[in-house]
Amino acid sequence: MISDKLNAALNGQINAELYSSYLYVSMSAWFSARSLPGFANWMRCQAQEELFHATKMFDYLNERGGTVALEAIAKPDNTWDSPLAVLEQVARHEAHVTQLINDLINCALDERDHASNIFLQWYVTEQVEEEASVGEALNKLKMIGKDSAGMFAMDLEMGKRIFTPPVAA
Ligand code: OFO
Repeated sequence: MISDKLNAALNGQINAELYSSYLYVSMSAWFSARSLPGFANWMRCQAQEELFHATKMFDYLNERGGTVALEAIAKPDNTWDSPLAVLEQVARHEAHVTQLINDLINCALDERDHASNIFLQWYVTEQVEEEASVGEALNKLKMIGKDSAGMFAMDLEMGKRIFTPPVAA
């Protein structure tokens, strides 16, 4: 059985993951409207990944006999000045989510819930990947600057991303 405090914290994180998905869908729409289908695809995959993060936690909470209580999802931004501004927000957002995961693990440890600590380690690893992947995209975008040929090539590359749910989730 999971403690009330950790149950509430996990529900908070499910909401944060769903918000992340919502934010990335909004970013995908922004890129689609600017004829950058590759970037739009990358954001759509990112959104699917976040939905996976949310449902994985949802399933875990149920499995532990907790109570899933969904809250309203905040309205995501939908205006940015440039592709660089979008990716900078993704980088800031992922750093914030990493902090949320760390706080959640601290809560699990405070509650002496070792199963939850083990479960949450998956998210720690996932955040390392997430921050690295957006960091790489951000660096490339900075190198490209205002070069339209470079932008075209990067859009093609971003279009190759596919979302594959982890097998042993
Ligand atoms: Fe769920 O990792 Fe991004 O936010």
